[in-house]
Amino acid sequence: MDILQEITENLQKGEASRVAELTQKGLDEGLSWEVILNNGLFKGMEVVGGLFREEEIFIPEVLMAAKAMEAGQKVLAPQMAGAGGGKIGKVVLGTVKGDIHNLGKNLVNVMLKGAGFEVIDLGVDVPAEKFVDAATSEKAQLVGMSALLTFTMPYMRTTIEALQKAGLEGQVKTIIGGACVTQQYADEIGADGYAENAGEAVVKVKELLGLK
Ligand code: B1M
Repeated sequence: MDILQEITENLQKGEASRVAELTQKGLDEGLSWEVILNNGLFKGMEVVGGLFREEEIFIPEVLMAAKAMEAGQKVLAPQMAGAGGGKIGKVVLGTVKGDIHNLGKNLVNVMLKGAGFEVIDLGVDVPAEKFVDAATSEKAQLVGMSALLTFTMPYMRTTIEALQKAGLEGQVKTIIGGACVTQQYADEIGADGYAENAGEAVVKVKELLGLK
């Protein structure tokens, strides 16, 4: 069986250590991290998302698949981070309050670090005040928010309003992303930017900070 297919199938079964092994094997055989991520790991997670929606699998299986995805991501992280390392800016990142999805946010973290940013990752279920406090104390130039649930998306607006209330508007840019988020939604809530995926997030952050 094709190695990418094997990654996809093992991810669906939640076989974390096998996914990590296969991911390493793919790299050793010369596949790029982009191909493994997009055509192996993401593909498996897409299938899992579909089965979850159809109620053919449930949270325990999804969690196991997420752990397998994380195991693969960990193997890819050094490649994704590339040769970056200099500090070209500081970003505060988190998944908004009420939401514990973190795989996409973690990818954004790795890619930003790889591009040379310092990233303060606040984790998941992050209240607005925590974003504000971190942006202030760390003197960050940008706050990045992730949300995957239609009912946690509005909390991105809450966070942007809290940043404005704290007098950070203009000083601290904001970018949002996550499966349910769109450019239209970003415009609606006054976010400075939106990115569809982690790669685009790097491009957008650089653009917003005038680093292009
Ligand atoms: Co959840 N879940 N989940 N889930 N889950 C979704 C999102 C859902 C679409 C599944 C479905 O119904 N098909 C659905 C949301 C429906 C909706 O609101 N529209 C859903 C639901 C309903 C739920 C629960 C409510 C289920 C329940 O309890 N009944 C519950 C909520 C828990 C909570 O957060 N309060 C829940 C729980 C879970 C698990 C814990 C089991 C697990 C998360 C584990 C984890 O993250 N560690 C989980 C998972 C894994 C999923 C699916 C299957 C996969 C999400 C994922 O990780 N994708 C998901 C279905 C789907 O999205 N197709 C689903 C891979 C990841 C790399 O992609 O995060 O989209 P993603 O990130 C992308 C882009 O969006 C972008 O870049 C990444 C790609 O490069 N991006 C950004 C993300 N953040 C960004 C930030 C940026 C820029 C780009 O700038 C800052």
